[in-house]
Amino acid sequence: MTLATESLTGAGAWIKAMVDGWAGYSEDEERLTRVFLSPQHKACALAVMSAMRAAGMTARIDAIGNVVGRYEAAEPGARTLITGSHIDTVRDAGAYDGNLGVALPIACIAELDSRGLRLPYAIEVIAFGDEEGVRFPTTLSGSRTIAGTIDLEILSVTDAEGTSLRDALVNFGCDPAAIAAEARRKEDVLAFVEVHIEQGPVLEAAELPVGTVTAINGASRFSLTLEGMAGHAGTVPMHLRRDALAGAAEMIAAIEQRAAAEEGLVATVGRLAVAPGAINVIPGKVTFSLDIRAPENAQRNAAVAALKEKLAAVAQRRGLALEIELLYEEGAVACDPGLMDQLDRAIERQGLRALRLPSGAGHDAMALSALCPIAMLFVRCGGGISHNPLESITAEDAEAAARVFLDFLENVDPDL
Ligand code: HGY
Ligand code: MN
Ligand code: MN
Repeated sequence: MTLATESLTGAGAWIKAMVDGWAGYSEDEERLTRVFLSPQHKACALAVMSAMRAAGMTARIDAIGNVVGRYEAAEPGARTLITGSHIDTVRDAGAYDGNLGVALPIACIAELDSRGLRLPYAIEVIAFGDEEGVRFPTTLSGSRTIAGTIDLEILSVTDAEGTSLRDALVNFGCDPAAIAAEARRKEDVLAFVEVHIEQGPVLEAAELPVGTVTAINGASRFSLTLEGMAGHAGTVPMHLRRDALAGAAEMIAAIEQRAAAEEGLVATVGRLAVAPGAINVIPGKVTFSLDIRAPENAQRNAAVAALKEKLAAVAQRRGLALEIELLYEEGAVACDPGLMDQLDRAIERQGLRALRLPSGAGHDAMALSALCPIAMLFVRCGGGISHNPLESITAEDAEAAARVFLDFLENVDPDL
C-alpha cells in the first residue's frame, strides 16, 4: 500500500495496515506476544527499519536494540525533535499499544519526504524495545539509554530462562559496551513527543479522536515472596498451618481494599506463582507481583508504606516470612506546558476540540523527561480497552491523529 502524498489522505488505513502487519511478529501463533530482544522483536525491528527508510529516513538498530530513524533538518547542526514509542508488547497484547506511536510518525515523515520538505529541526523516530518489562525484571531500558539515565548494572539481570540482559543483547547483535554512547546530549534535543493510544475511556466518552496529555502517573512495581510450610492437605489442622497461599489471598484482598478506598490510586496483582502447586499439599511458598500507581508521588509513596506495614502484620500473624523486592519505580512526570499548548493549537487547526487528560499508563516519555521537555498525543481506542487482544483503533482516528501530529511537527517553535 503506498501512502497518498497529499495531506495524508489514506494515511489512517496505511498506518493501521502497518501496525497490523507488525502484529504478525509474535512468539505465539494464536496471540500477540513480542518481548524484548526476542527473535520476534528482531524481525519486527527490521520491518520498522525498512519502513523508516522507505519514508526517507536513515535507520539503524542501536546498542540497546532500539530502532532509530532520522530525518535530517533543512540546515545541518539543528536540534532534534524525538518521537516514537515501544514495539515490545505485553502477553496476549493488543496491536496498537506502543506500535501506533512508531507507525504514525513514519507516515507523517513519508508525507514530508514526498513533498521534499525539511523542517528547521531534525526528527528522530525511535522504536523502543523494552517498555513493557515482560522478559526482564527491568523496563524502559531503551528510553533510559537515550536519556542517558540507564544503570548498566541491569545488564546482569536474567530472564526466566536465566539468560542475562547482556547475553540477550549480544545474541540480538548489539554491543553492550556501546550503550553509554547512545545517550543524547540535552543541548541537541528540542523535545520528546509521543503518540500513543489512550488505553482508557475518556476520549471515547468525549467523542474525540485525540487528546493532549497533561501528566503521566508514577508507578512502583514489586515482587513479593511469602514462605510458610508445605504440608499434607489431609493431616494438618487449620490452626497449625502456615499456608502461604491463604496468606497471599488475605494480602491481595487488603491491597485491593486500600486502593479502592482512595481516588486516583490503583494497585494490581498481575502475576502469582504457588509452590509446590499440588492439589493435596498446603502451599509452602508464593510469589506475587504488585503494580501500584497514582498521579502524585507522595500519594503513591504513602500507599506503599501503609501496605508494607499491613502485609507485614498479616505475615507475622500467620507465621509467614515476607520478602518485598522493588523491581522498578518511575515518578509521576508532568508534560511541558508549551508543548501542550502547541499540541492543542494543532488539534484546533485540524478542526477538533482540544481536550486535556492525564495518563494512568506509563510510557517511554517518563524516561525521556530526564533529557528534555515531553508531551504526548493520545488517540482514542475502542472501549478504552488495552493490554487485551480486543484493543482497537479506527483508520479515521489514525488519520485524524496523523494530520494533527504532522500539523504539530510543521509548526513547532524550533527555539522552544
Ligand atoms: O504498565 C504500563 O503502564 C505500560 O503499559 N508499560
Ligand atoms: Mn502497555
Ligand atoms: Mn504503551
